[in-house]
Amino acid sequence: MTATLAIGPYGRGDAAALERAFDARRVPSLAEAGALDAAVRQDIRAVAYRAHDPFDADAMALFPSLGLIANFGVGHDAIDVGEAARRGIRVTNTPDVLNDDVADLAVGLLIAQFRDLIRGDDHVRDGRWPGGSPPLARSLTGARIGILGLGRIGGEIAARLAAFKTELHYWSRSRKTAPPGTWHGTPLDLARSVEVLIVSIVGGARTRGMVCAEILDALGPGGVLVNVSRGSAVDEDALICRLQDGRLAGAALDVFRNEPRIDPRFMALGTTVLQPHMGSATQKARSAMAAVQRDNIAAFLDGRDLPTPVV
Ligand code: 8YV
Repeated sequence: MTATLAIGPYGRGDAAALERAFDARRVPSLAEAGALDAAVRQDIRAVAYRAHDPFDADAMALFPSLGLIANFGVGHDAIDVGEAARRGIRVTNTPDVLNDDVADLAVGLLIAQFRDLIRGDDHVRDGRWPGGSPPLARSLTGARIGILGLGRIGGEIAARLAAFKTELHYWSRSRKTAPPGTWHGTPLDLARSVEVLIVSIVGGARTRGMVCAEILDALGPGGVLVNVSRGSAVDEDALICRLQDGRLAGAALDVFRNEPRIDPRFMALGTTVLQPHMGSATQKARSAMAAVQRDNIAAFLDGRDLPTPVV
């Protein structure tokens, strides 16, 4: 009898580790989990979840004995945590071990946008250099940067940007005791005070569309948006329109509303740097995340305290 089901595109190493540790069964997606025999689903007590499809009441109902959803990732917005709590299902995530790598990517994206690194690379490869250099770019030093959400990842982004001699501002629900910069009481106040807005808030219903048209307008024609959080936090239609007509200077985005099939209008924008959700995509972070996920499953199956519980 297999008590653990791994759902999602696990790499060979992580899949083997789940099989070794828990004799886990594996399916590529929730849809395929639904197609398993009822007797197999009946025995599943823990799910190792590595996907972004909604794990909602219907999905939970597929597994009558389910006691744990161990998410692969810090963001657990795909899982209906309230519904899980009602059903007595615990949820865990993989915090902290990815903070540094996500923060590095945020800063890398910002530099790539400011210094036009992608177009510079194209310029060299296309053989255009002998004909002249690309246009001058924008200096990061001294830039006024706002961090929307100063949690664990936001704090790491701030620490890195301090070394770039930027002027830091932030919004978070509570004012920090040792802030890296100026606190603003609302996201709109923050956007009015900066030229770059870096989104590092949690995803989910609470932050859906938080970066709205009004906030993008407050950033203005010189403004740049960086998002390493969730696509759902940004009004993408408002963003695309403003990038198309120059009401916003640019964007550097690792996350999108309909990943991986993103809005095709993004492809035609020359002032954006786009990444396929790579924040935590380093060998170090991903293997640490997988280990935290397994630790949670092991603790649950052994009846011990969960190392990183959400509920
Ligand atoms: C993903 C992430 O989980 O941690 C998060 O919240 O978004 C990522 O690390 C990753 O895409 C694996 O699915």
